[in-house]
Amino acid sequence: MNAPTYELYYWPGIQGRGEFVRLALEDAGAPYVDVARLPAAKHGGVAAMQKLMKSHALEPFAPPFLRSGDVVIAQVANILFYLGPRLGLVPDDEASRLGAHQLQLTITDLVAEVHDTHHPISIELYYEDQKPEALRRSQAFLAERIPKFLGYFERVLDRHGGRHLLGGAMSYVDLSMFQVIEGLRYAFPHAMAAFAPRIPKLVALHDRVAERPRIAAYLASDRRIPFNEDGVFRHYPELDPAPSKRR
Ligand SMILES: N[C@@H](CCC(=O)N[C@@H](CS)C(=O)NCC(=O)O)C(=O)O
Repeated sequence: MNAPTYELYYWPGIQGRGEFVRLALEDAGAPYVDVARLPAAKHGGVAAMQKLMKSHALEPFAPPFLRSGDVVIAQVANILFYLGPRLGLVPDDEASRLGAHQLQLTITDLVAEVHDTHHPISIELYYEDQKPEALRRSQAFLAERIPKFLGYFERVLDRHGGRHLLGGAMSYVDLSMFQVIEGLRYAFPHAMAAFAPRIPKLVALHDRVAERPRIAAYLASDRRIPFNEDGVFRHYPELDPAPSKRR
C-alpha cells in the first residue's frame, strides 16, 4: 500500500506554527503537499485553505491543520500526536505518546508567549501600535520565562540521558525543540547567546537535529522559508538590546 500524501494547510509566507509540522513530515521523508503554497491552478493558495477550513464540520479555529484522507485535524500538538506514530516519530507505548504530547503542549504554551512578545495587546493590531507594551513584555519574557521554560526542558533532557527529550528514542518533540532554539536565537540573539551556557544539552540537541540528513537537506532547500517579521519568531532589535545597552 502506498503511503498517504498528507496535505498541510498553513499560511504560505512564514515558518510560523506550521513549521513544527513541516519538520516532522520532512524528517520522516513523508509525502506531503503544502497546499497554500501551491498556485490556485493546482488547487492551492490561501483561498483553498480557507474554503476547506470553513466548510469542514469540525472547523479548525486557525491554521495549521492537516488533511489525511477523511481526517482533518488542527492544533500543532494534536497534529503531531496524530502523525507521531504514523511517521515513526514517537515510541509505541502509551506513556511515551502521552509524554511526547505533554512536552509538545508545553512547547505550544511557550510559542504563545513568544508571540505575545511582539503582540502583547492584540493580534489584530500591528506591532507598531503596541511597541511600548511589547518592550515590557519582552523584558519580562527574557528575564523570567525563557529561564523557566528552557530550564525545564534542559532538566527533562538531562534526566533522560541528554540525547532525546523522551529518553531512548528520537521523537517529534526533539524536532520541535530544534525549532524553538532556532527561532529564539533568530528573535533574541543577544539574550540567547547569554543564556546558552545554561542550556548546553538543549543546544547540543539542536545541533544534532540540524545534522540529521533529511533535516539538513530541508534546511538547505527552498521549502524552508526564511524567518521573517510576519511569523511567530520575529527579530526586532529594540526588543533584544545588546548587553551594554540594556536598561
Ligand atoms: N494553538 C494553535 C494556534 C494556532 C494559531 O494561532 N495560528 C495562527 C497562525 S500561527 C493563526 O492563524 N491565528 C489566527 C487567529 O488566531 O485569529 C496551534 O498550536 O496550532
